[in-house]
Amino acid sequence: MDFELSEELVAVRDLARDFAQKEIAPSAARDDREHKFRKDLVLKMGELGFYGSVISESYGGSGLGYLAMALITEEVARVHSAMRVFMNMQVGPALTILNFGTEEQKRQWIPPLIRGESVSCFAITEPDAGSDVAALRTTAVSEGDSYVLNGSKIWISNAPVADTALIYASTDRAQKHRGMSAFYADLNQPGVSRRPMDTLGVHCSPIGEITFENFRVPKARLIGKEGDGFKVCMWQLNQTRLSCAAGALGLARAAREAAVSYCNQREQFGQKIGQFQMNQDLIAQMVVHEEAAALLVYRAAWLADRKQPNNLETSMAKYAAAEAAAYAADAALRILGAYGYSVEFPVERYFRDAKSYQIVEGSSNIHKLIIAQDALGYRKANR
Ligand code: GRA
Repeated sequence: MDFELSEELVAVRDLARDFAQKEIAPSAARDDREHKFRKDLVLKMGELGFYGSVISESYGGSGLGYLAMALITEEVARVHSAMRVFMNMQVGPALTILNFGTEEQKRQWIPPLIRGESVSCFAITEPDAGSDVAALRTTAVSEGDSYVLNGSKIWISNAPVADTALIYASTDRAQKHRGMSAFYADLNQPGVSRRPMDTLGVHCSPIGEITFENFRVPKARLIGKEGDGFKVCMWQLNQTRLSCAAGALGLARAAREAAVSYCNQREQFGQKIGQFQMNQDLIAQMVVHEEAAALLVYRAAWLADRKQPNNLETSMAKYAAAEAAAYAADAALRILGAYGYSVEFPVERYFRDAKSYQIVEGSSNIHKLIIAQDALGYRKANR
């Protein structure tokens, strides 16, 4: 095992760290307060090649790989967790098209996605289909050279601002998950309406509902074959979960750094509060959860770079990192006390944003289910 990053990866990490400090950090608190969508930053991340690390050079990427993607996401999230969501919104559809699309689809749609010019999203979740993806009800009915989509998607990141979407719908409901299909559609068309929604945190990542009413999607926009949708979706989630896990790791780091810094500065009862063992207990747990999550995230990325199966390892990474982020944000808030609770300091934002990691991209319970069922021999995660 080699725990050293290559020079190339160190340079990628430093570039992302520098960008996050200089371009994201100065306005993070204000952007969060104003629920601001920073299209300018989405484009800048595209210009810097952040979305292209897992895309080969022939489609405009750098081919640096999944570990590079994880490091970039971690650095962005460490400064402002909401800003890392755009990594997934651009990379998720691009990677899915790369893996399942035709040559023409790849050439046409991947470059604008990884430049950040076509703001995108993926539409899986519905009011009655959250963890249970196979229960989705949106239908896509074949009619001439189009599919006609009807249904509603909810809690879709980027819904209010996206130009395009990777949409999962049922072309044959009787077949349940085997009747699902994937489409890459242009959202600025008749038959699409959107409603912005609000959440506890992650305020700079717009979220909302998308409703399709006789929305015509050309057949040339089907990704993979009709009926492949569930497989495509599970594959896509395995990629986006990794980036999500890296984001949670970045947030866990930020919360631990804030807690350590405060422990070394704040004095009560005549000494620095880091001297109190109850705070040391919190710091020790934050450090260990974070380091364990880091090793799991990097291992899952390392496996992906070697084109080895990593569904199980990604689930472990996502679960560990989400819990590490939630633990660290909670512990940091306890240590900072009123300063943590105050909106004048970033820890309350970490706390609000951290909760999202236990819900999105497969809740912590879904990942525990995948991990336990694999361990018990009921259902292999790497298949
Ligand atoms: O036997 P078969 O041919 O029917 O195939 C089965 C299985 O082999 C079938 O699907 C296949 N399959 C897979 N194929 C390739 C299952 N998993 C995979 C895979 N990983 N790769 C049915 O399988 P099943 O296990 O019986 O399915 P199930 O029990 O209906 O559901 C499985 C599961 C619960 C894991 C799934 O529904 C799931 O992952 N649910 C979680 C949903 C989720 O993660 N949603 C995310 C929403 S998007 C989001 O959060 C955006 C946030 C953005 C951000 O912040 O980054």
